[in-house]
Amino acid sequence: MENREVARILRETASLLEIDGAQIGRYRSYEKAAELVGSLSEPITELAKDTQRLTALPGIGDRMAEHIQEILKTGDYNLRKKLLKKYPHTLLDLLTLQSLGPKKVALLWRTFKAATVDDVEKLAREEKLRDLPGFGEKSEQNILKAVEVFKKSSGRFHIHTADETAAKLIAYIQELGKKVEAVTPAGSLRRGKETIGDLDLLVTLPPGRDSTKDIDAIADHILKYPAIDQILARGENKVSFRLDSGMQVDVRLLQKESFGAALLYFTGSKEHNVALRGRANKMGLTLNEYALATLKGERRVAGKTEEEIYAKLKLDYIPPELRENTGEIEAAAEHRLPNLIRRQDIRGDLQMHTTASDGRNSIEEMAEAARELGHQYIALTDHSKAVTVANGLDEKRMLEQIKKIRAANERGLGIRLLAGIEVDILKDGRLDLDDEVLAQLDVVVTSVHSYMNLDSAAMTDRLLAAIENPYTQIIAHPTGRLLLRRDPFAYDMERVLDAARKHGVAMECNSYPDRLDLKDTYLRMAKDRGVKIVISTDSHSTTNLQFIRYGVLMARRGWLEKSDALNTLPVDALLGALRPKAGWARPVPPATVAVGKRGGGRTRSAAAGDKSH
Ligand code: DGT
Ligand code: CA
Ligand code: CA
Ligand code: ZN
Repeated sequence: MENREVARILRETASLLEIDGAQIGRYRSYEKAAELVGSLSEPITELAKDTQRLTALPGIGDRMAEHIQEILKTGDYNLRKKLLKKYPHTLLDLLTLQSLGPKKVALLWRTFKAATVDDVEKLAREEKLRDLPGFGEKSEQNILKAVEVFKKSSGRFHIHTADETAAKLIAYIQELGKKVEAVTPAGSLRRGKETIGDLDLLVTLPPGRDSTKDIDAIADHILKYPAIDQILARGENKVSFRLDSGMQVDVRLLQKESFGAALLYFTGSKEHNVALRGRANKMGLTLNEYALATLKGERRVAGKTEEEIYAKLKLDYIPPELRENTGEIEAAAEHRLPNLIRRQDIRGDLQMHTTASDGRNSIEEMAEAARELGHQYIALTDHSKAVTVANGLDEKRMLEQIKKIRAANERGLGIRLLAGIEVDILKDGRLDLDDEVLAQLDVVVTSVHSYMNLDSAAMTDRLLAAIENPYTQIIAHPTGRLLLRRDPFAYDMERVLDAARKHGVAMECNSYPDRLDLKDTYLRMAKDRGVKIVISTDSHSTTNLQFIRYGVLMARRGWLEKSDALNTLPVDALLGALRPKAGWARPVPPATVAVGKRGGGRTRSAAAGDKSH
């Protein structure tokens, strides 16, 4: 079992216990265990072989260790099963609605026997929720919004989930050894789309081992994959099934000769394919999943590789991330496709959290993991005080944290550590820490974590104010969306990007798989306006640092080149390219207090001095 599955069972148990009215200590212990298991880098199956190692984890006592072992042994958990006899399974869906926690779900169940998203939607529409304790007209509206997001997203998966599922399935299929030539992911996963509907895999057969009998044997093996919940179809060259996680998989079995044509076809997007077929037809050719051929199909022109098909269509090779029919075919015809940014171009990561706020690892642990990933520098950017749930830093703790970061940097960890902050943009656009403190930092990342439902005009003003603040260098997760869970903030992106360009503020491409924010189309919009991008992970543990590749994928989908992202630069060039500290001068204090204790001038020169070494 995967850590994530164990974590899910623990989390669901916690929620069901809370619905059931259990004591807070009881369900919290399951929640904490779920969080912990979800963030472990080592497989829990390994760790749990030794009970003492399990109980050595923070917050895991003897009882919880037994529970975890039961889950690993039986694939489920007895208490969860018992609770699900008492409450319908669909209550767990209700819990995924952004505005409903277990307490409210329990109340809806007790009062109306509301068990499904549809039940709750109906009650909200009929205005029956507003009079319940803890609800109001506003919560009815929020619930309706959340229902909409739920309906749009159900059946889709975050990209890292699809990626990991694909990797395991591919490894399993490859157990067949020489009977298969290659297993290649296609579809939206290959294009790097932000969420994935179903998984498309291509299995190529080696020449001479592609008889019907060979194909049958491969299909038999695939359909014995242990995580299959239900087989949906078995055709001559295709099998489809649904996994226990609910994810659907389409596997195509094909001849090596057609690999390029099939890969092109099943990578999509559909819109890109339609446009390519149109182009082929105009050239007197026909393109399908088997080959590019002359119109009547009498002669194959290409099919073995994608490269040769694009070449025969008189197009430069189009990377999968661009295949959305948004101008890439025209650009390929005119040899003006971008030279897309690559993972290895990234030299550092400018957003991550440590134990100082809500991260799981220390400064040193983050530094070491980042160095192992090949980064040359990182910025440690804990939360500021407004984010109380994340134990955000006030001025005093921030200054201590700066000292700690500088001291760790002095010790020489083989990676440059930059003192940073993810400072909150307050409701009115002000930043959540004093200028004196912000002036001492190397990197100031700003972001919104509260009052997310402001109307578009107010939210636009709020972001414009933050951008005009001379300390803001990077806006993190600019639209605040949580994929499959929460819609982006409403605001005027064009005005915000224009202001960012004017003030030299960079926008973040947040790589965390449930954010991916800015999204591809906004990244492209930013690039077109000359706004620089910083690709960061927003890591809350060392294991999150590798998410950088999803940010890079999103950046590629946004047509970004190496020069569009600031963290492709060496550290000194990066610091020089961020909004300059020279421009950070605050109004000079009146002469009478110019040399006073708060001496803004002094702080400023100290900060400038900092940058020069
Ligand atoms: P998804 O699964 O919703 O995340 O998105 P895709 O792009 O993976 O879509 P999917 O799985 O339905 O199909 C995979 C690719 O196969 C798709 O990108 C293009 C190709 N394809 C599938 N069905 C059709 C079709 O009816 N017509 C054309 N032209 N292409 C198709
Ligand atoms: Ca798909
Ligand atoms: Ca599919
Ligand atoms: Zn944040």
